[in-house]
Amino acid sequence: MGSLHTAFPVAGAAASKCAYDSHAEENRLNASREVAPVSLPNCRLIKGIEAGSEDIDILPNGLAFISSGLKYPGLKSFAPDKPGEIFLMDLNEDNPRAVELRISRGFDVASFNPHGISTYVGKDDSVYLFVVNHPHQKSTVELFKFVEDDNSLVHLKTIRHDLLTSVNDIVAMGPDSFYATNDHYFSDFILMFLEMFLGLTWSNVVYYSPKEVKEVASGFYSANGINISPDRKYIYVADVLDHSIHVMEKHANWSLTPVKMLQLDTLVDNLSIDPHTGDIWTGCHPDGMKLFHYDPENLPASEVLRIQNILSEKPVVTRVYADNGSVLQGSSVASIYEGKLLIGTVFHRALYCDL
Ligand SMILES: *[C@@H]1O[C@H](CO)[C@@H](O)[C@H](O)[C@H]1NC(C)=O
Ligand SMILES: CC(=O)N[C@H]1CO[C@H](CO)[C@@H](O)[C@@H]1O
Repeated sequence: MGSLHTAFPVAGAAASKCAYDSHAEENRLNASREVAPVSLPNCRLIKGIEAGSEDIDILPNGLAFISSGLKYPGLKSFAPDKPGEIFLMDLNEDNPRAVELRISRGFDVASFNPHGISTYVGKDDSVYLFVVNHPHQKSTVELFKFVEDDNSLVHLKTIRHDLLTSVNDIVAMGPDSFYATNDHYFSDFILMFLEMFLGLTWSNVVYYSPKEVKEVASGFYSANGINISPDRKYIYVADVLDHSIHVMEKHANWSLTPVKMLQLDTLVDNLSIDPHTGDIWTGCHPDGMKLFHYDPENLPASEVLRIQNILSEKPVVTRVYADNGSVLQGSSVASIYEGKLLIGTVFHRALYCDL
């Protein structure tokens, strides 16, 4: 891939389209393309979520966790002074509402700036929530225990490590271990921008456990969403600037080896997996420029893709939803539960659809 071209959409010189297309180069230079709408009949915006729904994770029992309120250099925020929040939705209800989870005392809520999240259900059915946090523009991973009885999160610990430089997303492997993507090598904003502009492939994936921390994959332009196949054999990593999804095999010592890459010609963001079918669902940005240079007259669009049979020779890529921003701006994640679809955004609202 031409590294400068792939860096351009975000640096502001070109736009890309959010659909499977073999004419990648052509589309990357296609500066202002209309997003052909794909509508779904039964959707509604979720009340109470107005400032982002960056990442979503749904438990097998239908409880959905939603992180909201990310503040990130270069990105729009509709609530710049408000700390971030975690919402809970019970997707088994007919008309589910988003409820803000209370965070236990002792945790610095004022600087809470949640990014990627991941859940882990322990042997005794305890639910652990891992949250990537950017307090004061640093990167930490916060570990919480979810207490369903009183809709609260009890803070267990803050994880910091030299290898966790610019964490974007995580996928939990155990009650205190995970894989994390670093979307940049540098954490300083100016260096980060330069890195993106030069198209350096220094972004990586790190395995963390209290006993061992190591880099397990590298060479990404900007590793973003990460998730695991239902059989827990493969790890999927979205490279947002390379417009691709990487499939990696997970080994007993937690190392990862590349299996294949699916080129999508889109800014693929967070990945979510249907636990029954193994399909990958992703929120993506048809136009990176509009996302990074917010203009109320020219809104960032939303698009949701479903990828079936990614390990086969011919994965099937379907545009399930697309909107020019009039309903939903900057979709970053799409999560599925029993025929219900939740679509989250970087800094806008969240959409709930009955498929
Ligand atoms: C966006 O799409 C809606 C409905 O699909 C349409 O009514 C509207 O004119 C479009 N807006 C722009 C700016 O293209
Ligand atoms: C968890 C995760 O991968 N978050 C990404 C979701 O999408 C936004 C929008 O681009 C990214 O900034 C996040 O890093």
